[in-house]
Amino acid sequence: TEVAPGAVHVPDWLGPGEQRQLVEHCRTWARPPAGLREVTTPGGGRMSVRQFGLGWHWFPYGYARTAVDGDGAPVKPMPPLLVDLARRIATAALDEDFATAAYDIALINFYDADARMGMHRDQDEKSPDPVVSLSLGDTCVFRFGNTDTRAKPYTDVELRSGDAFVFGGPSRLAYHGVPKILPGTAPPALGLTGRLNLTLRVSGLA
Ligand code: MD3
Ligand code: FE
Repeated sequence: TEVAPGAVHVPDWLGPGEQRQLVEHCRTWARPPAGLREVTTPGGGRMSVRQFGLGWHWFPYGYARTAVDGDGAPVKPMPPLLVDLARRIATAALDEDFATAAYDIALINFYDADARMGMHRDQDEKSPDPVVSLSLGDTCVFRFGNTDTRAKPYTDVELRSGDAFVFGGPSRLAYHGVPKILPGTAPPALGLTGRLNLTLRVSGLA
């Protein structure tokens, strides 16, 4: 479903078995060193979403190879399985071949029932290649805005466990956020309380 030019929602991309495997991988990757951490903004606020990176570590507002605002450890490598997933999903969703695109970042966000993400643009990457998002666990309300302002107009879409979403072309720099988690909506078989979101990206960095 195209929400806007270049913004494509693909419900149920991952089957139940693939979702379980990916959650299991995330539990492993989230452990120290350079594991799941709280993110502090330059103004001294704390994001309610907890995060870690594979390939690169994101901090407000840049990328590093070490967990500069965490334990300082080198980040774990970008797993080939996530490179492959990103290339396949981007190619399936958009009218362009991303089979050899250089996906080298996975940012993995964890939302508990009260976590939210304010409206923002992702512009720390130097590459225009699409961002691929995968949702696991609780359903969220995802808010897709416009390129000019963080205010209306926007479109709210529910993202469920197993859904993919691709943001390329004219949507790559659109404002977006997560105003709400719907607690208790995760598939029981996942054994996950809360929501995991993987965003797969091309840094364009060396
Ligand atoms: C639209 N994450 O990590 S994923 C983020 O669900 C982020 O955790 C949200 O926004 C989450 O930066 C939303 C969907 C998403 C990701 C990247 C985008 C939408 C995007 C980049 C450009 C436009
Ligand atoms: Fe974002």
